[in-house]
Amino acid sequence: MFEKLLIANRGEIALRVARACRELGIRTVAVHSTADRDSAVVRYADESVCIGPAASRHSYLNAAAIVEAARQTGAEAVHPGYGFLSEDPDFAEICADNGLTFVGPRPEVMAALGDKSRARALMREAGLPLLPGSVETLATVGEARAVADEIGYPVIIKVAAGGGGRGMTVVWSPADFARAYAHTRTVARAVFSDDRVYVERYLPQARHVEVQVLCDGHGGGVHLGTRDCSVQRRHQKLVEEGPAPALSAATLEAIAAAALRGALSVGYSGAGTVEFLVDEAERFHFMEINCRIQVEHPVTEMISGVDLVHEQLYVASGVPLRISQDEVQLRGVAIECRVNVEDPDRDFLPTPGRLDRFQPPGGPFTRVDTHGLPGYVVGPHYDSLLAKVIVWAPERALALDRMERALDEFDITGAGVHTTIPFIRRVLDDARFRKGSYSTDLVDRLLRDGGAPGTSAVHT
Ligand code: MV4
Repeated sequence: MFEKLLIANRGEIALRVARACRELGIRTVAVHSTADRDSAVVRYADESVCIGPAASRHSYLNAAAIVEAARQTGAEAVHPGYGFLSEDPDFAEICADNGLTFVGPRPEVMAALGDKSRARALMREAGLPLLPGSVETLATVGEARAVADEIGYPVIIKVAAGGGGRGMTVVWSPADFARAYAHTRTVARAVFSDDRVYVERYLPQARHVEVQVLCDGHGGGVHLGTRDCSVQRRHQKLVEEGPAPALSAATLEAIAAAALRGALSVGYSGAGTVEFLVDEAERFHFMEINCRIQVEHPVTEMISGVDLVHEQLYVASGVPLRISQDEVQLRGVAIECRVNVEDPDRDFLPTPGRLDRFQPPGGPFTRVDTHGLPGYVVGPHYDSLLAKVIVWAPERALALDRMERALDEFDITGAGVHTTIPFIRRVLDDARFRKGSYSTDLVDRLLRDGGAPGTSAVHT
């Protein structure tokens, strides 16, 4: 195992990784921007290095500064967390070139899967079901339009270099196709410097189901079950749960098995997530693979008893997987709610400020992953995730009641500071959510229906 590891991230995930390292006897180096000097992980870690100013571009995205901090402190490995450089194959390669172990899949695998069109082709070869659409990228509007006409509308145009919902355009009728195609390529060129796109059939009411996999790069791999992540607003997840509800055991098993087969087929190593869309008939379709630990990983930890960050670290240090599929036993239901410092009544506008009071919930089967503290100042520079509340229960109904109880206990108060908790309460209250039969249209439906008392409404 490593003796010293650098955490190339901030916020709750940096603290999560530091705690895993402490448990495994690994010394930690926190890197931070000037804005994060007094952060929880900087205090928690054994050492810290300031790598630049508040703007991420110059700090958490500054590969050269991070590698230099590792050299200075003698760290042997780098954990990238999620976001920032976590899925950047160039960063993984720079780490390797400097004798650092990057905690994640090999750079070639990350590059292949990061190209969402290539991932589609690779997963088709592995026998995974895809949505109808193109497997090659589409160089001309004529070619793209022919695919759309063939598969039928609505279709979605996706950017090969995108993913996670960035760079997607839904097209409802042939008359709108040419303009949507041109627009998507223009945005792709500007945002990703890569204007390749592909086309898929669009499912407006599917469930977003993902599978946690863990592979050791020596041919060993397990899946740790499913999570439903259909509750999203502008591709920011608000609530996640596992296992995915209201699907048959046979469907869940088939999705999980397909995910693991796909990951193993490309020589995946580390923790990864394979995303699917599941339609009303419980048919599932591969969408993309995420090459990182995800925000919602605690859901899987609670139902599997496996510490995913520990396992990432073991696998990265070259230890073969320590669990077999038979030993993975999923029990009960876990739910995660993301507490963002945003105002749901103002189109989820971030509301940075000082937390005069910050008192997280406690109690049975209740986990809170946060970097928040009383007096902490939420700045304007980074994403607004402040805390994740995760609860477990043997049955889904009790997990939902337990989550409502936990959210009631959460006291976050500060001048001008709002959180997503009131909106999340409306999700938990929704009849279809309660039944587990919700889909990706749930958040838009709630926003259209307008506010329950205390929430304002309707943004079109
Ligand atoms: C889709 C889709 C429907 N049809 N692709 C969103 C995140 C990214 N990984 C893929 N996503 C989607 N891709 C096809 N062909 C639905 C989503 C989607 C979604 C769309 C609108 C509103 C909320 C959503 C939540 C999850 C997934």
